[in-house]
Amino acid sequence: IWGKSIFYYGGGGQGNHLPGAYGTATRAALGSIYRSSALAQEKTGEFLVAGRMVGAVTRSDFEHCDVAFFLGKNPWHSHSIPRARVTLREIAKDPARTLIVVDPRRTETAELADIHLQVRPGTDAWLLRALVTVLIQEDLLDRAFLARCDGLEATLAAFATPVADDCAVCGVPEALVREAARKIGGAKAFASFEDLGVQMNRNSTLVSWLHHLLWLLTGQFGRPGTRYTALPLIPWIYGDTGKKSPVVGAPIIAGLVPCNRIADEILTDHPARYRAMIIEAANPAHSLADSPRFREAMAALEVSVVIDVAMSESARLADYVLPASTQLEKAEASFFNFEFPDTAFHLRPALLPPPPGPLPEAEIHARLCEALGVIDADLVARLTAAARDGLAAFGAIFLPEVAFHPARKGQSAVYLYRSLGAVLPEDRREAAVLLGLCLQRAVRSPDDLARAGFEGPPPVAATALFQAILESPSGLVFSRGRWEDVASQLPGGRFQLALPEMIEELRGLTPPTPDPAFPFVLSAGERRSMTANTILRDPRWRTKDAGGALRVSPSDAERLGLQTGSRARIETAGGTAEAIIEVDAGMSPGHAAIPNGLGLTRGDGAVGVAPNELTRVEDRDAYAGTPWHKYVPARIVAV
Ligand SMILES: Nc1nc2c(c(=O)[nH]1)N[C@H]1C(S)=C(S)[C@@H](COP(=O)(O)OP(=O)(O)OC[C@H]3O[C@@H](n4cnc5c(=O)[nH]c(N)nc54)[C@H](O)[C@@H]3O)O[C@H]1N2
Ligand SMILES: Nc1nc2c(c(=O)[nH]1)N[C@H]1C(S)=C(S)[C@@H](COP(=O)(O)OP(=O)(O)OC[C@H]3O[C@@H](n4cnc5c(=O)[nH]c(N)nc54)[C@H](O)[C@@H]3O)O[C@H]1N2
Ligand SMILES: [Mo]
Repeated sequence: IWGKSIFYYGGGGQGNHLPGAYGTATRAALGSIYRSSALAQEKTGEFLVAGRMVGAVTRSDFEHCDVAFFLGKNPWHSHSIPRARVTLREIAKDPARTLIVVDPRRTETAELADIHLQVRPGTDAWLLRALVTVLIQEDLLDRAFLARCDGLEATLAAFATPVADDCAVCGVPEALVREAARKIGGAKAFASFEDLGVQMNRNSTLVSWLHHLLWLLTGQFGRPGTRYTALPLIPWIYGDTGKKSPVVGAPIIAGLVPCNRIADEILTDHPARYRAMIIEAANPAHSLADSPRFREAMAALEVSVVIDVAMSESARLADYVLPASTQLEKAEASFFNFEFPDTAFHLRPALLPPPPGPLPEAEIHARLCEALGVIDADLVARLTAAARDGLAAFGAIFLPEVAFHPARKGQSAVYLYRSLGAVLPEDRREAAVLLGLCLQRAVRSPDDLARAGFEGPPPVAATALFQAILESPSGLVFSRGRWEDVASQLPGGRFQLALPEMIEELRGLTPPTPDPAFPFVLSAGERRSMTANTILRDPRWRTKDAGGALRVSPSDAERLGLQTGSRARIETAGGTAEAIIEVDAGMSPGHAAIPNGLGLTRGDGAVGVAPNELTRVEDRDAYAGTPWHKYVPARIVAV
């Protein structure tokens, strides 16, 4: 019963997702059920919409599209698609292909674009409504595809606002909007990606719905160059679970409590409040909205544990810090395997021995579970002996006595690591958990594994795949999908266009009214060439944009008497910070931006601004609770 009050945050950062797999064992041992991660401040609105409209989260094949559309996304720096810069350049230089970028800043990606829709910050809903309206008005819909969709009439009826009115709100010339809509409507293969510029902004769930309509109304699904459901090693959990957080009743989407509600779930005398927290491979004291409030929440906990490689902002506030070995000192992997039709997995073996003290997360969770008394040492010994005889002998004990054993299956990861891990090469021990994940993958969708060469009944295919992963230090293709199967793999078979709440929100859209006290819109946390969330802790590693500048447009700089290198103060309803100015010709007037991941605590003083000293928990989406980090009303004053 106490387990419900132990909250788990994180479980994997950039390219290190194995801690999440091992953390499940400790959570199960403790009975901890509530959790969250950064996904609940970026992707949960998209997951909600995707779950209801498609039944799955989809991705796009940019390498083979003829029209590419980036919505609040700057892949030149942030990547997230295969061979990002090469792919962008290829699309840009091919006259038969069109690159469309929606961003208030003329980003490095927008520089390459054929059409840059330089939207006014926070008004993407109006721009997307205009794009969809043009598609409808000019009959650019794919009627054959729409036969597979429900709710078409109700959806079409919701788009009655004059295109010119929406263009006036979003600040993009109507002719350019129409040109973009015609490109999308006429595309042979349309690929699109929405990201933080809209997902951390006003109306974000509505924008995700409108974005889905853009490709569903035009039938851009299930063909090369269009959208697909990826076949990663571990499945995405996406939709609304219907469950609510225990104190404030926030929706739990994809199993995650909205990040902006976590402090509210702690700072209360409600009996169901979270009283303890385990934070692993994440730094919420820096990355969650309203850092002062999160610090207060951590102080109110009865106990907090941080598992990290660095003495992060969160670790400094914790009662216990369990130091983890770094990604060079243990085997690691990413579960973001989203390419299609061929999908790759890469187990990176350890390159260096860890210094004394820090341990891999696998070892940390094994010791936690052992100390909690949930690991049967005799069984571990029997499993280890069997593992020495090979994977078949191992499986004969592991499957009945752990994987399918109601009281032990929660600790599968630890049993695997303690037994199988002990007989694996030392630089690959942490890979042990993958055997269980390969098995689940083989049960879930065997055909694409078979096409990649891993055939046979699930235990056979999974064992072969596990062996191949261990023996491929540069990664391997583990799954080979087929475009003709994409549609049939959808759980519901049909697409739902009309989401009633979204239609209602669309009808009631009212433009944001600027607050004269805060005339700027601050984008609090931009990806730049030398940022990597809070992983780059030493400022000497950042050879570009060393100070983490506050970017403003030339006209605003002139008006405020600022130049590149000037000092300025940013003031928001949430806080105040000082920054160095960079005058950036790509910025729109009235828009300002600071990078993400700066302002870290250091002995020799922080460099740059910690973005969440300036944000507030109440600035969030009405459905998914995702924050408006890209829409922070601000004032900028020369210092
Ligand atoms: N170099 C680098 N790469 C990274 C990361 C990193 O830290 N550094 N982090 C990774 C992570 S965790 C993530 S989630 C991704 C995120 O990747 P992105 O979403 O590409 O990252 P951002 O730069 O935060 O935001 C994208 C764009 O949104 C624009 N934007 C701001 N306001 C608005 C608006 O009102 N409307 C629109 N349409 N756009 C707007 C910004 O100008 C910016 O160009 O990047 C990943 N890749
Ligand atoms: N204002 C604002 N806030 C934001 C954003 C924004 O744009 N603006 N972006 C949001 C987004 S998209 C994201 S993804 C989050 C990111 O924020 P978080 O998810 O909190 O994580 P990171 O900053 O990536 O830090 C990861 C932590 O993992 C540690 N670490 C690195 N390797 C290992 C390892 O092998 N094992 C362990 N145990 N620890 C390791 C690092 O030292 C670091 O402390 O921030 C979010 N917060
Ligand atoms: Mo992220």
